[in-house]
Formats: sequence, structure tokens, C-alpha cells
Amino acid sequence: MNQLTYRDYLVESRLPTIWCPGCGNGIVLKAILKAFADLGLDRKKTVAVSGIGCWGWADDYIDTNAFHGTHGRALAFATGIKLANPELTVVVLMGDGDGATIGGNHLIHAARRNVDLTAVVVNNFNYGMTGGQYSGTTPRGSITSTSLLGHVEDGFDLCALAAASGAPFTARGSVADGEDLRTLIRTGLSRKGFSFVEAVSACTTHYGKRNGIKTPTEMFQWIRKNSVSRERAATLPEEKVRGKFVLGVFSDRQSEDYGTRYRKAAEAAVKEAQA
Ligand SMILES: Cc1ncc(C[n+]2csc(CCOP(=O)(O)OP(=O)(O)O)c2C)c(N)n1
Repeated sequence: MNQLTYRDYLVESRLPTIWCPGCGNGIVLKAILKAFADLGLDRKKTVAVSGIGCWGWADDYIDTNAFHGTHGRALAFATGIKLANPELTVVVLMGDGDGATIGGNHLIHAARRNVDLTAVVVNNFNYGMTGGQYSGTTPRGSITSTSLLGHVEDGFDLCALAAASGAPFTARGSVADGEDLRTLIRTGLSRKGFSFVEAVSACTTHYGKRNGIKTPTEMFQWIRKNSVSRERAATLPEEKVRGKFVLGVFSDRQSEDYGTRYRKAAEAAVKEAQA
């Protein structure tokens, strides 16, 4: 039986983390490490690829190989790593700014290509590290440091975006239920192809405070109160679901991944050249 625990993948010497009290990042980190332990991943054959931002710091606490990239480009680096060594399990850690705003183009193309990666996007609805500016997921009406009168844009539904772009596995959980996140991330890691897991999260320092959510506890209650399962949402009228965090698995299908297709094409070309 697999006896590993999340601590086998945690760099305990780096604790405490740099994250603010009440930040959701620690919950997502633990969910990822538990999923690694559940699958018994070999630390030497696992790579955490991060971007920049508060969540981009996560790879510092993960005792596997790591690559700390640039803001918005984590998926591009991860694609190269996976293509160069298909034996690696590659998990990509991005904030909503990183993965869905500056890096939105990489997201849709990694999903379209179906690169065999697991992307975990921590969606705290703003650019946390740089002072709480709005991102591509900030909900309409929200106050951020760059939408002081209330945000006039709608935010992306990231799972719908990833699924429409071609991601075979897409799922959303929240930091109000770390065990559910663990299951979603474990499922994503066990699928071959592009897996996209969004974690609805808490930025208590910027997003919460600016939007009348005063404490970390209130922020978690706010997430819980505004969440609805995918199954329940399907039974409700549209206006009751609007603005809610719909949680669950949105797509889970098989589709040959990019690396496999690429290698098949290359091998066929070599055979033809040798014939
Ligand atoms: C190319 C580039 N543009 C801008 C920045 C400045 N920058 C650093 S972190 C960050 C925001 C991070 O927000 P997000 O990705 O949502 O992560 P969070 O901090 O909320 O976890 C920005 C704009 C940068 N480092 N590189």
C-alpha cells in the first residue's frame, strides 16, 4: 500500500509561507501535495512549473523538480519540458492573472493542442501580488485597485474557456473544500492530456477588503454561500446561477495528447525517409 503523505512532497524548511493570513494558497498547495501522495508520484519525475505572483511562489514549497518561469508564460515552458521528456508529470501553477489574463493566449492554445499537463489556476479574482488590480476573471461590479467605481467588465468562466478550447478534463473546486480540490487535482493528474483545474480562492488582503468582506472567515463563508454544485445548478433557473461559483467536473473525455501525436508523426517521417 502507498504510505506517502503530503509531507513527503513539502519543503518544510521553507515554512511558514510568505502568503497573507487567510490566503487560500496554502489549501490549494496541500490539496496538490495530497494528490501527489495519493498517486505515489516519483519526486524525481515530477515538475512544478510556476509563473509569477503570490501563487507563483508555490513551487518553493514543493519538493519535486521545479521551474519558476515568467508571468503568463508558465504553460509555454511546461509544454517544452513535457515534450522534451514525456516521462515527466508536469503540473503548472498559475494565478488568474498569470494563467488567464497575461497568459490567456497560452491557456487556449495549450488546451487546443491537448498538451499532457495539469494546470492548476488559483482564481482569487485579482492580481494579488501587485496590489489587487483587476484581472480577466474579476466579476462585474467588483472594486479593485484599478476599478474603484466598480468593474464594468464580465470575468471569464475559466472552465468553459478551457473546455471550449479543447481541454479534455476541466473542473472547478474551491478553497472552502480542500478535500474536493484534492480529488479534482488527482483526477486531472491521472488523465493523459490537458487537465484544467480551477480553484476558487480567497485574497483577503485585496479583493476581500475592497469588497466589504472584512475577515478571512467571512471570505470563506462568502465563497461557500456563493457556490453551487454543477448538478444542482442544472436544476435551477439561469438567474439563480448567475454570479455563482459552479463547482464540479465539466468535461472528462479521452483525446490523444499532443506529444503522442507529434512523436507518431516524427517516427512515421523517419520510417519513410529510411524506406
Ligand atoms: C511580464 C510581466 N508583467 C507584469 C509583471 C508584474 N506582476 C508580477 S505578479 C503580477 C500579478 C499576479 O497576479 P496573479 O497571476 O493573479 O497571481 P496572484 O498574485 O494573485 O497569486 C504582476 C502583474 C511581471 N512580473 N511580468
